[in-house]
Order: sequence, then structure tokens, then C-alpha cells
Amino acid sequence: MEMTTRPFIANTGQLDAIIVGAGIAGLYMLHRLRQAGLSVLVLERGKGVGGTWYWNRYPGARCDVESLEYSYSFSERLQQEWNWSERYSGQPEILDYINHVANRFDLLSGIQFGTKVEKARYDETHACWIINTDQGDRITSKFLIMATGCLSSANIPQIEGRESFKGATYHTGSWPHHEIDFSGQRVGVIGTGSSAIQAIPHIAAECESLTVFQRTANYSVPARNGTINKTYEAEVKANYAEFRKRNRMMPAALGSTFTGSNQSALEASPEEQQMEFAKRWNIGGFGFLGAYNDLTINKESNDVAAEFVRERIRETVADANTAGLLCPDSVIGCKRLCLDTNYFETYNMPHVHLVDIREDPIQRIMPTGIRCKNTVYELDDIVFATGFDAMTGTLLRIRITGRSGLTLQDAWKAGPRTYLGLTVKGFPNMFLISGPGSPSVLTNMIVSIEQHVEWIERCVSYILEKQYSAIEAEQGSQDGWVEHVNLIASKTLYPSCNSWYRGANIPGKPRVFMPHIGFPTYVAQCEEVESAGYSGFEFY
Ligand code: N01
Repeated sequence: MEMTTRPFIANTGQLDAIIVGAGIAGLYMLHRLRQAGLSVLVLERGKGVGGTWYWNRYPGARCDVESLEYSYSFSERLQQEWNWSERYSGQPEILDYINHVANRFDLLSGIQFGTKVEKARYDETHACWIINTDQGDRITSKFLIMATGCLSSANIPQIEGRESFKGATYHTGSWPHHEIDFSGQRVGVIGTGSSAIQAIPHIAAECESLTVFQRTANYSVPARNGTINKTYEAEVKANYAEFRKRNRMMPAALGSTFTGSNQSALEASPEEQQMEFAKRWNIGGFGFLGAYNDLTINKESNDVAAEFVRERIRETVADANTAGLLCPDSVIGCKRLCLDTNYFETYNMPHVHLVDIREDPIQRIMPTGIRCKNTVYELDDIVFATGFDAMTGTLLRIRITGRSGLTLQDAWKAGPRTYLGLTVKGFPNMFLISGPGSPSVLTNMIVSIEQHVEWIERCVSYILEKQYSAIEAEQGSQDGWVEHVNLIASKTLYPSCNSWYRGANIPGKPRVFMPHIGFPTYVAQCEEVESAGYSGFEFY
């Protein structure tokens, strides 16, 4: 659904809150703050709601969290009345759902679409934020809430000659809104992350030839998608509140298939290990990584899981050389595990070719294709499935200036620093939803988003009730939090690979492990801070 820009602002005085972004986070934030009686406006660069699900329309785009979990829990009526059609929802259905929510809770009237925030500056004298947009708006607001998403700035690599390409180019994260017909086309896909792994089988089914340019092989386990199991759905809906409550207590806030284990892989015999992994492989989904309790912290245990997946790849892919190239040699789960439907099978199609660009690096893009060091590939279309400047990219593209002229770019020069992933020292009354330093991308995002939104709403209401001008993280509490986030990460295998969690996919980006590993303990930490009267913050 495309919305027209609403020239909402003219003659409006200072608002209580500006929310940047009308994705899942921004919409719920708007709803909560309105319920709390605040004047709120959402600014959204797209022409519709949905955030991630508005932009990522590539063929095969689908959620990797099950539908009954990947949905808002704040309204019992909403979760009862909405019916999902598949175990894992596709992008169009999720976008329909988000539009439904926006209509059902009358949220569209609070959103100005087609409006990109360019600058936000904190005015210390008046204790408010001054926000400038590309539409010429200048808005003042007491609170600034960044609901800009973790994966919302596309990463398009600077490959020489890119502009010279005569065919069409696409990025999975900013896919056109019209149907793309790849039939009869020679398509190249650069990248083999979650987006590529979903898109490749669909593009291959249509195109004349598909060349996949792989830099790093990736682990993927089967999603085992299918129509939703109606009996299971009825069971969940009969006690949805309990289901949500249980999931919120799980690591990563994932419930249905992520039954954890109290056992180390090393305590099981090789036969038991194989049986356990096979069981979870057949069920499909992220539950694979819950097979043992030490897969993310013990390399030896992790090796067993990794080898199990490599075996499945070798079993599936007929050509031994291609199978070998598709077998990752890193820690499984260290980069985001992918879920797929027929990804590895696709390489058995005669018109699908895998190019190992570590062996034969891309040198340049030419008008008619891609030139690697040793081979030239003639192409009609190039799909960049090259990911995102994750977690900080969108925030840093907006010129945000806090107290004493401090810019977020300067504050985060050596990597993002936050208190609780929610606030930044020097930036009073600014909140981040699922910011760096919070569990966000390591959880079911909607659970984390709801937790952040509800925390922020209570905090903002507290400030207004106490008639404070502002809240700001204390230096010591922020330093302590950053240290805590790093310490937890250092005890796991996560820092061992070049993932976007560490900023390693973007040349020049500081290598800092950005998310907080530790859901649901994190939630308790936020609650403690709150119940202690917002310890670690100062009010003025
Ligand atoms: O991006 P990615 P994504 N030259 O960064 C390669 C979520 N998501 O859009 O690994 C050549 O994972 C890069 O290679 P390497 C999910 O959280 C969820 O796929 O850096 N190649 C990699 O192969 C996911 O993790 C869902 O060596 C280059 C690929 O491009 C996140 O979004 C679906 C390159 C990028 O992979 C991002 O996924 C989709 C270069 N210069 C996404 N630069 C679901 O819910 C990068 N690459 C299922």
C-alpha cells in the first residue's frame, strides 16, 4: 500500500515525541505513546508502513521466525483475529499484517510518509530536539525515538565499473515494488547470506542462467515451511498469553521449535549427537542450534554441529567440487544461521553456477557483466544480496547532534556506545529501539521491540509526570554497560568470525560486537534499572 506524504507539520507547535520509522517498532511506539496521551508524529522515508518488510521484497523473502511468534502480542484481540497461512510467513503476508495493524489501531493518521529525517539537534536551552527533514520540515519535539531498524541501510559494495553496467541491478534490501521477470535473463547474484539463500532458488526457477558469486560459504538449515498446522494454531490461540510468556523466557525469545537442552554436545555419544541433530534438522528452523547447551560457547561442540551440516551439503549437492565450495569452515551460528527451502538443491540445476570469488576475485563490473580475475561472466541482471550497514548505519547517516555539539558520528567513532542499548550519553531524551548493546537481532525482533517500546513509554511517562526536562545516561553506567556487553561476547564463539554483528562486512567500520548476548536476563536488567528509579541515569 503506497501512502501519500501528509504535510502534517505546518503550524504545529512542539510535539511530545517524534518517532523515526514506521516499521514494527515505530508503529507500536506510536500506539503506546498515544495511549499515554502524548502528541506524537512518526516520520517515515518509505511510502508505506512496514520497515524491513516494506523494503525487502525480493523473490522468496520470508521470515525465519515462525508466524505465530513473529507477531505483536500486545493485543489479545489482534492475535486472536489474525490468521497466518504458513509456518513461516512470506513478505507479502507480513506486510498485509502490518498494514492491518496500522489500520486497526488508527495509526496512519500519525505518520508522515515519504519523509527522510536529515538532521536532529538537541537544543539545550529549550530541552527539545529540532528535527529537519528532506521535505523542508523543521519540527521540535521533547523526545526523539529512533525506530530506524537494525538492517535498514543497504550495503552496496564499491566495485569498480558498477555504474557502467547496462543491465538492471537490484539490492535485496531495496527491491522494486513491481514484479521483476527474470525469465530468459542471465542473472548474477553477489552474496550468499540469508537474503541470497532465500532468493536464489526463486530466481533460478525463472532465469535462463544464474551465476552466484560467493565470498564466504554460509551455514543453512532447512526451514521446513508449509501451510500452518491448524491444530497447533488452535492450541496456541487457546492460551496465547501463556505461549508468549513462555517464549519471553527462552534464549532468543524463540519458543516453538527452540526447545533447549541442558547437555553439552561432548556429554553425548557420537550416535546420540547424530540422532539429536537429525531430529532437529527434520523439524527445521533455529531449533537446530538448541540441540546442546554449549554450541555457541564451545568450539569442540560447535564442530560437531558444523560437520553435521557439511555432511548434509555433501549429500545434497551432486557435484563434489560445488559441494566443497558450499561447505563453510567457520563456526556455525557465529554469523546468523540461515533457514532455507531448497537452497543447496538449487546448485544441482544445470543452469546454476557457483563462483568462488576468493579464488577468482571480482575485478570490475563491465557494461555486459562481471569480470573476475580469470573469467568474464556475461550478465543481463545483477542482484546485490550484499547485506546492510547493520545496527548503526541508518543512525549514523542522520546527522544527530546532542549536547555541547557532540555528534553521534563522533560519539561512536570507535564503535557504538549505549546504556542498555536504549540511550546514549550526551543525547538527552533520545531513545533507540533495538539499538546496539541490546539483544535485538539475536532474538525474535518483535519480542525485543515490544519490550523496548514498553520500557520507553513508561520512562517517558515518568519524566513527564515528574516534570523533568530530560533524562540522560551517566558516563559510568554507559561505560559499564559497554564493558558488560563486550565481556559476555568474549566468552562466546561469536567474535570469531567476520559477521555483520561485528561490523566486519563494511570496510572501515569499527570491529565491535554490537548486540547484547543475554536475552532474557537483559529484560530483568532493564526492569531493575527502572524499578530503582532509573539507576544509571541523571534527570534534569
Ligand atoms: O546480508 P548478509 P543478508 N563482495 O550480510 C556478501 C536478516 N535477514 O541481506 O560473508 C562479495 O548476511 C557477504 O559475504 P561475506 C538476517 O539477520 C533475515 O543476506 O561478508 N560479496 C555475504 O555472503 C541476516 O543475517 C531473513 O564474505 C560480498 C552477503 O554478501 C541479515 O538480514 C532474510 C561483498 C551478505 O550477507 C542480513 O542478511 C534475509 C563484497 N564486497 C535477511 N559484501 C529472514 O528472516 C558482502 N558480500 C529469513
